[in-house]
Amino acid sequence: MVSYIALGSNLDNPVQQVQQALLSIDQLSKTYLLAHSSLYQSAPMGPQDQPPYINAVAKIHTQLEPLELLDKLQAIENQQGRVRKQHWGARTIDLDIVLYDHTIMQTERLTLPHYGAKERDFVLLPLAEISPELVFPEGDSVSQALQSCVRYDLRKVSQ
Ligand code: A4P
Ligand code: MG
Repeated sequence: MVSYIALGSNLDNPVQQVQQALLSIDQLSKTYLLAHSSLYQSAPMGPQDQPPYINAVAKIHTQLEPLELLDKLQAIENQQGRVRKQHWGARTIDLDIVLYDHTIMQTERLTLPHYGAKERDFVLLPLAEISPELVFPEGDSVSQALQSCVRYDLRKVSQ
């Protein structure tokens, strides 16, 4: 299955955190990194007394089931020293499953597509960079969503 992962970091050298997470994702069993977007700096959504974020999106091919993939991504978050304190607060790395094939699901642990993806330019712009023709399972396109999403002052920082 093809899946898209949103990466976000705003602590302990965020560019390096995102690059390390991309490497770790590529090294997951049954999983290949097909592409990743440029890295973007963005203004924080949520509490404003936190540093800017670095965001990116990865496109993977995986034979892991959605919940297995979530487990592995949370293990990578833990390896990189993620400590869960404040909701929407600062973090070394956040790995969200934006899409998993065309799966729509809502369980306690996993909501697909990710509930906030379509409202955030720091997810949609990197997504559009790697898959401009992408259509969400509900039928709306990434380019349509980009026109109406909230903007967080995105700046490209590296390829
Ligand atoms: N969960 C449910 N669905 C999913 C999914 N599709 N992918 C559950 C990943 N996890 C999913 O997440 C809480 C729980 O969501 C997980 O245990 C999982 O079972 P978390 O990562 O522990 O907590 P969180 O990330 O603080 O909460 P949340 O609501 O996921 O926050 P967001 O929406 O990820 O926002 N500003 C900028 N500029 N850039 C950012 O990347 N990120 C956040 C976090 C805040 N502000 C930001 C950014
Ligand atoms: Mg998260």
